[in-house]
Amino acid sequence: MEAFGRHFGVELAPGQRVEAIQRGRKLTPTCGDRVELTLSTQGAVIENIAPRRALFYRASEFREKLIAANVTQVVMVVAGDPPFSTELLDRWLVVAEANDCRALIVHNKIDLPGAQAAHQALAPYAALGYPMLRLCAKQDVSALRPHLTHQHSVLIGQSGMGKSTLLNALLPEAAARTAEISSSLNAGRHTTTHSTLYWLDAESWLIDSPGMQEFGLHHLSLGAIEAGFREFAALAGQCRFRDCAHEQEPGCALRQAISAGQASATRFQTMQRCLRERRAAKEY
Ligand SMILES: Nc1nc2c(ncn2[C@@H]2O[C@H](COP(=O)(O)OP(=O)(O)O)[C@@H](O)[C@H]2O)c(=O)[nH]1
Ligand SMILES: [Mg+2]
Ligand SMILES: [Zn+2]
Repeated sequence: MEAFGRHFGVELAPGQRVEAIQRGRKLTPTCGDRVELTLSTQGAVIENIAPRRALFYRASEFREKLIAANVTQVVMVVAGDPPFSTELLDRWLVVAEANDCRALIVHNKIDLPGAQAAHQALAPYAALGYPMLRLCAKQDVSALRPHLTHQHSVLIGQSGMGKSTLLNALLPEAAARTAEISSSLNAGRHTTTHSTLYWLDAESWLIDSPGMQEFGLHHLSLGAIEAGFREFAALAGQCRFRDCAHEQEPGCALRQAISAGQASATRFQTMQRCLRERRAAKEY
């Protein structure tokens, strides 16, 4: 199932799609959902959403933005030219961890000079055990293929990182279809404004998501945010105070690890920002 604003494309069988609307406003169907439909001469209506295995989304204090449901893997596309944001990467990783999804980091544009700096910025993630793939989407994306089989993936990346190039190389037929949908929706540009699901084989699919500059974690608890930073979650039990906020408290095991150069200070700063942002909200 995929969403275009208030209209949804629902696949009944391979290649057989209908356009549907939702019953009432309570349901929030999103791309990757399995839904119950009623079909009539008036059109198709989504009546229910099957329980979700995972829900990949972001949330500010005021608004939730669903991205993909039932995913098993988050594929994160980063590159050195222009430099990617480690802050966004950290936030995607938190949501991947919270959903128990595999996180695959694709370092694209390794043919460009910025690749060296990006490689260094990515070293802490490799050290944490996140699978990582270095490629040049313009030349060859075949290395990505095996990572996508038997997975339900969501593809995410800042704009300009080469997500469309990657997708077009992976699915040439889909490229044509994207162009078709964009023109029929009068989008004007080839910017992805909604999530789209592509089948890769009978068991594997990939959802292309819109590029995003912000990625709020207001839907996650403080504990889930902390758990989303693997290296710090492992240390948090060693802080002197059980409810240590990892700010100015004495005996903070995380701050000690940073001072000793044992963990990434950049990752720690992102975690602090995420936690502060979350604490500043009214409820948690
Ligand atoms: N040199 C180089 N350029 C690339 C590569 N992948 C994508 N690009 C270029 O980067 C620009 C942005 O790519 P695009 O796929 O539109 O990025 P998106 O915004 O993430 O969808 C385009 O000009 C691409 O041709 C790559 O591996 N190497
Ligand atoms: Mg694009
Ligand atoms: Zn602490």
